[in-house]
Amino acid sequence: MALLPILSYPDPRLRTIAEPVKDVNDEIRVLIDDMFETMYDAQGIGLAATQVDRHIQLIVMDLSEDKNEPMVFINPKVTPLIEDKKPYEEGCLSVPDVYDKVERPTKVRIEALDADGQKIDKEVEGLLAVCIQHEMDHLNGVIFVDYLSRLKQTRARDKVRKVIKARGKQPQPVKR
Ligand code: K1U
Ligand code: ZN
Repeated sequence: MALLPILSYPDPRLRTIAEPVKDVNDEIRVLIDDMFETMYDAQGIGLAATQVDRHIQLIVMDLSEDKNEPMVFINPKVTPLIEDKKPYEEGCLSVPDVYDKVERPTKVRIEALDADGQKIDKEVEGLLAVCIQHEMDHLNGVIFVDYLSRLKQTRARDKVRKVIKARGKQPQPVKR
């Protein structure tokens, strides 16, 4: 398995529209494993292939406390089931240390394929509904800060720049 670099806002590659996966094969399953390793390492609950510069319709997620309930969504289609929207405090591994409320429909239907190419069709609420909509946005080149004011977007850019600079100053592991 491998840790993949995560693109940071405002990298223009985050605006790429993802293509459908044609064949759920071993190459895709290797990418899925690498995305899980990357997501767990970054302490995220979700990751879209766009964020690791792979522009295909693939999302991984694990909302469990013990990080032992991995979910994979390939070629996902997400349909809101109710008009009612509620705000939820979101974060994003591509916008480190920035959190803000976004309003989204609270109940959605997810149709997708899993890592074995089997069909998924389920109605979800709560954090899973929030997270799948956030990840779907990534596949469509949308980032959660796009829903915020211009001022907050500018602050988010500045914050990300500072976080990345600070990370660069951290001691790096010695390569042997
Ligand atoms: O897409 C991503 O960058 C992953 C993102 C998913 C997400 C979290 C919260 C609301 C919507 C979408 C994260 O995992 S951000 C990481 C994080 O700090 C976090 C983890 C658990 C709950 C809330 C935030
Ligand atoms: Zn995100």
